[in-house]
Amino acid sequence: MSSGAGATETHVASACPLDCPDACSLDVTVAEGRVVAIGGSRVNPVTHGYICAKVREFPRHMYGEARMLQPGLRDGPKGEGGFRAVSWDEALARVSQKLLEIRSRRGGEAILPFSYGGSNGYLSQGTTDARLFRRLGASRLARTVCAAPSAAANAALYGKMTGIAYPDYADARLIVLWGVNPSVSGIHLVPYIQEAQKKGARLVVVDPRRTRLAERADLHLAPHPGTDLPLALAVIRWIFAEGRADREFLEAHATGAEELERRAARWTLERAAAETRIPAADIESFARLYADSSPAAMRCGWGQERNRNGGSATAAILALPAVAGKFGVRGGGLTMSNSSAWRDVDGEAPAVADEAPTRVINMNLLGDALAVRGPGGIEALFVYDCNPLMTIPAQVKVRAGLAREDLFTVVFDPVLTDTARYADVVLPAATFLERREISRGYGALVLQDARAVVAPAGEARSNQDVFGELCRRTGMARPGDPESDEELASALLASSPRGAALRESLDRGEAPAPAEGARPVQFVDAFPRTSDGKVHLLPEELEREAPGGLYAYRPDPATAQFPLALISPATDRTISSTLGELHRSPVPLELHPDDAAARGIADGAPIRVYNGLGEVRCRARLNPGLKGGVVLLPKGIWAHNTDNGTTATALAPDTLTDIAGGACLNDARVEVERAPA
Ligand SMILES: Nc1nc2c(c(=O)[nH]1)N[C@H]1C(S)=C(S)[C@@H](COP(=O)(O)OP(=O)(O)OC[C@H]3O[C@@H](n4cnc5c(=O)[nH]c(N)nc54)[C@H](O)[C@@H]3O)O[C@H]1N2
Ligand SMILES: Nc1nc2c(c(=O)[nH]1)N[C@H]1C(S)=C(S)[C@@H](COP(=O)(O)OP(=O)(O)OC[C@H]3O[C@@H](n4cnc5c(=O)[nH]c(N)nc54)[C@H](O)[C@@H]3O)O[C@H]1N2
Ligand SMILES: [Mo]
Repeated sequence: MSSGAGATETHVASACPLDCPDACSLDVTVAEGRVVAIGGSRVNPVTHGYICAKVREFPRHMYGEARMLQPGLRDGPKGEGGFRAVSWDEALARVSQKLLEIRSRRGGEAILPFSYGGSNGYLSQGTTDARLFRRLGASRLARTVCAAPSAAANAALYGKMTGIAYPDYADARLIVLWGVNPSVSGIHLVPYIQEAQKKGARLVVVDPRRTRLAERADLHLAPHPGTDLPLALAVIRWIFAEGRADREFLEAHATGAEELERRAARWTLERAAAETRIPAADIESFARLYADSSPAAMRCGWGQERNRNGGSATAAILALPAVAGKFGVRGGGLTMSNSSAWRDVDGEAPAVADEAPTRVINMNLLGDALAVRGPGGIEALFVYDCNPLMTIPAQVKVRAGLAREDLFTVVFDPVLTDTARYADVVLPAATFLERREISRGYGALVLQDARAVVAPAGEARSNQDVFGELCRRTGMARPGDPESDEELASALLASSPRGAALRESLDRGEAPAPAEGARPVQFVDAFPRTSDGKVHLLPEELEREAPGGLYAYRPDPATAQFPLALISPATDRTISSTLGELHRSPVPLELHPDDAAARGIADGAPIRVYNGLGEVRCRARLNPGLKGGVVLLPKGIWAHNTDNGTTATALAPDTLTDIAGGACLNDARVEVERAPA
């Protein structure tokens, strides 16, 4: 920590633990005890000295107007965000007394902890927080808003086999980007794609809109949202039918191939073309290119999972490299999430596994959960690492729940979010630069240990610290619980057989690689971690769970009244809603010029986009790069970005994906009309 050195600047190493695959290593400039600039360092080899546009702005987040500097108790109506500053002692006394009171009156399950993407770190979540809520007997949260169906598919087919490392994309002859937009959501993959292209590699992008990389692709397949399943099955069918399947590989290393072939058989190119709205010839070109190319790398993202077919679609996409025999060479195979490359460092280790099970509430159904009053309902909601009013489907219902006078809500966050405006108690959280964090990438294969760079702004405190104190105040602490950062770090590393070596490497300021190495080759260094070590192309657990069985397609939910498909992808400024307080300009609804013309809507016109769930008022922006019939409002925006304070989640249904109870954010079907200016 630097202080008292006048205006002298010092550089301090850190690492970004925010929800992103890349896990940038950081070079933080500090002057007079404050962070003044943030850049990338080369400790994480893929970071290569640069970072995303979002985190470059982090000093404005730390020291901006929205930063919460003191705990507060609500002073005024819910939703207005008026708070009276109080001491930590008073705030935590109030919180612990309310939690205990509700628990003794209604039982622990009347308490719902609610957390998601604030941090990918090992110290700040799943530690003292888990201990507090498990021991209170609180309801458990199924953390499903993102990556639930894709993780379930990846687990069932491959046991989450570690994926291709970013640098190995440079060796591929074909790169397929499926439902992923690394230009904004994993920027350090992009230079390796460019390097491969320079060496003559082909690029295929599967995305309903022309992203920056789609513009540079050899083939851009633009499926209607939610139709990746027929697309992938048609490619699988073609590969089998043309005798291009790697029968030898399937025989030796896979199960379920025959049944997959049988289920794909109905998806002729023509049928898939009708459903996906992609020309049959393009689907065939892709299938042929994929069969012909080696090494062929598949980067599968999350765009394809956020709809009713998301689990089956992801499973079918992940099946492709097995069917076509793309493993066993550097630059060949697939990357989904690499988080379980670190399975030997168990972040969920604290002694909470033995607590009695309690009911599980799917976070995507928060609105419904809050609608139940009295016995069986939720009476205390503790939000941290999350901004549910902006990020969870069925926003109108969520808002109604948060507005309940009889709901006791705590929001623990560095800034006053839209959700925090509904809190009874707000607690100011330290940002990752103001506390210690150990974190891993889920794209980049690194583990990093970052000490606090500066002291927290105002009275902000870290998650681990505050939940540790709440454990003590509620009587949930037990002797021997690891509590301090050092105790938590030691407990974490002790959970790994490589703990001592990892500790030494981290202490030297390095970013060690997982057990399989920094650049594992699939089926050479990294293998499926299924029960028998094989690829399960028709895993029983998914077959049981998916309605109608795995790979059963459910048609588009559009109606005559609501014919347009609304997607809400990431932009380079907003992915999750973190830092959204810094972007105050109005956000437009993007639509294809033909769809706009059909409705008499001009570029920049005020519009209303609506369905049976809600409406958003904003301006129109014509985007010819969007597929016709598809409209777009980015994810992660805040109430201040639209004219009426609602966002895309107000139009997103709280229906669930076929597998794992994921969010169907892109199943929103809407109509758009001109609105009075
Ligand atoms: N710097 C930074 N990076 C981040 C994050 C961050 O906050 N900051 N957040 C991270 C998080 S939480 C996530 S989940 C990832 C998301 O990373 P991505 O998956 O890359 O992001 P999305 O924008 O959700 O979806 C990717 C693409 O899918 C397309 N898409 C939408 N619907 C469909 C469909 O039905 N089929 C297909 N094939 N494509 C579709 C969208 O147009 C979009 O271009 O990014 C992570 N990366
Ligand atoms: N319409 C639509 N909505 C979407 C999506 C979509 O595709 N469409 N995608 C979704 C996706 S991919 C995701 S991952 C979710 C993300 O949704 P959320 O999990 O709600 O993520 P954020 O909006 O970033 O909220 C994280 C909050 O944690 C806070 N925070 C950061 N660090 C700390 C910390 O150390 N301690 C505490 N206590 N708080 C901290 C941040 O300030 C921020 O307010 O949104 C989903 N929402
Ligand atoms: Mo996400």
